Amino acid sequence: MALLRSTTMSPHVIDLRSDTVTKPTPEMRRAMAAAEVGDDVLGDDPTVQRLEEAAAARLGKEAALYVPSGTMANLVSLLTHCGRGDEAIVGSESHILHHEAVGATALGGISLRAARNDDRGRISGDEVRALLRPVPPRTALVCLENTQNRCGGAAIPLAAMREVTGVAREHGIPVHIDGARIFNAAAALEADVTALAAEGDSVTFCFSKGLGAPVGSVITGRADFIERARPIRRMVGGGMRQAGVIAAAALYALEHHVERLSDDHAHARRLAYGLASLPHVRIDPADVDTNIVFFELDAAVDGTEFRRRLADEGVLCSGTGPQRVRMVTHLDVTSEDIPLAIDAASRVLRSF
Ligand code: TLP
Repeated sequence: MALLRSTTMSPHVIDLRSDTVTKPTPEMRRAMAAAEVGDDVLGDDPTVQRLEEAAAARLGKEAALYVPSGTMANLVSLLTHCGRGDEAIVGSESHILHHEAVGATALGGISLRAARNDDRGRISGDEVRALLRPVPPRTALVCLENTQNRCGGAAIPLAAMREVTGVAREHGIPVHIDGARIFNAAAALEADVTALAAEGDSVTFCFSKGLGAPVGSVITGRADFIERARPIRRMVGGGMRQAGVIAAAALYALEHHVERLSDDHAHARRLAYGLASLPHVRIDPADVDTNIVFFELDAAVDGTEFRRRLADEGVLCSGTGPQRVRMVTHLDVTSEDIPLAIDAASRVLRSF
């Protein structure tokens, strides 16, 4: 791997595969080391309790439940809202549909029905209305995702959310929001996160993405919903014991890493503008709302080979198809990394 900028220990790698790759900061590790812990399955972990209270308050909800992953947060939420044979409406580009191994269907007998996400991640209220079913498989839940990962990390404005949640409410159907990156959405929209969260009966978010904690997500909602979700978390193996060690990192992230998310967004924008000036790349930088940058490579470039050569230059990326590349900025990507990544991409693209 080429040394873009070397430290005494190892070559400098710019890891843009996801914001899930961040390592805990020294301050976060100190908070973890100092965490007061207990057996959380027995309700004894004070740090987990503090985290759950802080997460619920931050989103304007009554209660919260700490879970190991965003996937489990969605799964437990769907299992709590729906019974076997029920149907949940999800976005056609949702994480629930594409990346969660159809857990809700396999484990909960819940059928997933897709409503189209447009290029900017939005779903039409009319389409949702047309998909509702009063008889089995009865529509028991409508799900939204904000930010919308596979649609370029688009931040869905409140009005666009309400177009869908209004239809659900008219029919007495609860709404779940996969808010893995809801703080990114709020920052990009300059909206109050509690206003976005108010659109969901349950709202999840992840500590282990832009917030930079090593593990964990949370489900928030009304106290009675969270009490129903708790035994379901246990059922899927999500009860954790001295989880305060990791909850301390999440609490640190919530207290210190929310306000800085707009730095990641600015880095992503700069990256997008740089990429837009390169050959073989199709991207509209104006579409980059948050920390996720998607671009298309034209047919002259073999996407798999592009990624391999870029990795040789010390820049890692991911994608949702060989020609559709994804780069994600985060806590461990500095301002200086952005021109280095663009230069590396430029060298690689010019080698085709
Ligand atoms: N997303 C990951 C991959 O799985 C694609 C990523 O690198 O972006 N909801 C949303 C919107 C997500 O983007 C993710 C993770 C999850 C849920 C699941 O979180 P984890 O990975 O903690 O289970």
